[in-house]
Amino acid sequence: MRECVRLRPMDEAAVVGRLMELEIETPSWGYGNSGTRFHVYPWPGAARDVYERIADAALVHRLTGCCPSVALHIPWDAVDDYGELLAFAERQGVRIGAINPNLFGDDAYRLGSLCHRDAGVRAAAVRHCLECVEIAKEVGSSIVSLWLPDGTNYPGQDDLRVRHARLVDGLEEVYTALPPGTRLLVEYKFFEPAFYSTDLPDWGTAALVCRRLGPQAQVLVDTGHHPQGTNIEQIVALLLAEGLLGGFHFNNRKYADDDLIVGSIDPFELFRIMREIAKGGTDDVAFMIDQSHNVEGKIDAMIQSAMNIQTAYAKALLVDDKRLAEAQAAGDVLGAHRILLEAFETDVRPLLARARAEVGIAPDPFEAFRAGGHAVRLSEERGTASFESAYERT
Ligand code: RM4
Ligand code: MN
Ligand code: MN
Repeated sequence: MRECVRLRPMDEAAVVGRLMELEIETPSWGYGNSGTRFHVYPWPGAARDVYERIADAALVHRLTGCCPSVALHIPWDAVDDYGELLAFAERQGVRIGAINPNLFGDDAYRLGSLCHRDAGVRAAAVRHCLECVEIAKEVGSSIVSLWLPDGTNYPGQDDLRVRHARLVDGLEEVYTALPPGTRLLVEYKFFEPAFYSTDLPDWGTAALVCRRLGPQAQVLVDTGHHPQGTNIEQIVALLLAEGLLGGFHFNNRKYADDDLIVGSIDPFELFRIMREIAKGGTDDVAFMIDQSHNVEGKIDAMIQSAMNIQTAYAKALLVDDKRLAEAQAAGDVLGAHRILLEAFETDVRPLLARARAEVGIAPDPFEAFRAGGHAVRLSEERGTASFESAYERT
């Protein structure tokens, strides 16, 4: 009879050390009011401009110790003086991270941006991306993160191959303008806002485009942008193997691009993704959150998201690779599977508390936010609806 598997003694110090090395970027757009296409419910104290969004990101970093940078969306976060914005961020204690061009918020983009039939619209889209490359330089960011809303709604609406050629032409212009050390991250999504075809529907298309462009172009995996049932961790594994994984937009989904708190619906999927990361190393992978909080608070949602990523990562680091390799080599299908489950089922809260104590923060940053009175202070300072009423209205 096969011997019962035993949990290996945890190599706690090693896990604690690696845990706080994982830096998670939060998005400016996650701190303001947002909603579905039905309504936007204002949240008391939600950030109203880019300075308040950066301040909220900095608060998240102070409480979690793992969110040292904030992504910006241009023109939502556009300012006249980026030097001043950078100085403000530095005073707050955060860096400015990925610069995200916006190629969907203009009437001219009704039928697309970089893939539009009209050369004038395509040129405007390229100009906007180039402006974002310049902004990245000014704020000391090394990432321009591009999501393309282009696509078609009806078969026959446009020529799919010609659209692809336009896309590559436009991106080549942007790529050429990248300074050394700056990366262009190419995000894909198989639907929305177009519903028949999108011009960057999947990781394979994004990877092909990045290969055409060169080594400074890499794929961005938004965890909410796949058909149901897609094996995201396999995509992550392959992109890592090919040197093409640029980064993530973490969030969780149940049905579509739901942008729910990362790990809230399927923590096991998050664990499986972080397992690939734990094996492959975190160097050069940008871990970013891309969420919008419609009915919940903004800051505590972001903290919970960062904590969920850390939880999944801690469990992933606990996988006993030696025993797993032995089980795999022996063809022990379920033995190998159970070794993953052992790690997933481990209560890592004590480990996380220890890692947080080592950098001088509270064991539960979410509770620290709630107990710290931040929500009430922000709603008073920003003079928006009273905090109590947000709960009373439910
Ligand atoms: C998309 C995608 C992009 C984000 C836009 C607003 O679904 O996730 O990253 O910039 O939404
Ligand atoms: Mn995204
Ligand atoms: Mn999305």
